[in-house]
Amino acid sequence: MSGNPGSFQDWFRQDRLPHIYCTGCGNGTVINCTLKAVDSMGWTPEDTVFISGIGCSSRAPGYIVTDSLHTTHGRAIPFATGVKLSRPDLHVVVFTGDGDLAAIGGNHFIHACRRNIDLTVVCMNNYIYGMTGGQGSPCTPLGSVSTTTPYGCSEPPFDLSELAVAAGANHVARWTSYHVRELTRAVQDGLETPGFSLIEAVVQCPTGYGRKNKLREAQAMVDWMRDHAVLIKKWRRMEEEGTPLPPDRFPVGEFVRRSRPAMGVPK
Ligand SMILES: Cc1ncc(C[n+]2csc(CCOP(=O)(O)OP(=O)(O)O)c2C)c(N)n1
Ligand code: SF4
Repeated sequence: MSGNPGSFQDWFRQDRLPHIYCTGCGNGTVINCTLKAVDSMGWTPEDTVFISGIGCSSRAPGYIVTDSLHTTHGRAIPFATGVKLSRPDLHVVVFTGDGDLAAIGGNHFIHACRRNIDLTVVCMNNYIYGMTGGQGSPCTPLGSVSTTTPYGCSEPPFDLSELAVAAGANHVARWTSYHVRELTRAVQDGLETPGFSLIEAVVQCPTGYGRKNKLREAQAMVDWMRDHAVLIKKWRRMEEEGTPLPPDRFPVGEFVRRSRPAMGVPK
């Protein structure tokens, strides 16, 4: 691996293409951003491991040249913890989805943040279970339609980034598949920060989410993300001023970067 920014394509297993993703899926953008960040660290396939659970998002490691573990649904973080604690010299990156991370894997997620294990977790949050046909997840927004919420979701969603901050992660950022440069930079910040890092990437799933929520075309959802994302500094200012926060908007940017004691950091 060259270590030169821009050579991230060397990390792909060309023999595994074509990939399974639907036309217009946002996952590919997040994978590209992540590989670009990894490559810019000067890391090599020999010292980098990708780990995932099950889902469309979790298929990512199968397309990458490094050793990887494509595990069971919700269990990416326990596997990653095992790898990191037994081989702190390896760089461990997790690809996951909002269902994988916050539903079946929710307990592992909060405790990995609490322990502050030296992992970088990239969550592709498409607001639903994509792979199994668009069921609601813990991140489905209020009022959104999914196959299990046909009249609109009536439960409040988890805010994954705020959850990770509250649970103790050293680095947390949220961007979207529209914000390619910011997302790449955020992943790099996560890779550089010792301890647990969550990068939440909101992505379009035109097949499972978009067509049920009047965002049928991939571009419509990308435009929606661009128009509804609010920079975190502005969001915090509005909170401080007591300005009502628009319910259909969401904050993006760096939520936290700190240096709590961490586990699995190479000595
Ligand atoms: C133990 C277990 N329960 C349920 C499933 C079925 N299943 C496969 S993927 C998935 C949800 C995937 O959603 P998410 O993690 O958000 O990823 P996406 O496909 O949206 O990227 C489920 C419920 C499974 N494979 N294993
Ligand atoms: S179902 Fe959604 S998340 Fe899965 S590949 Fe298709 S567009 Fe992407």
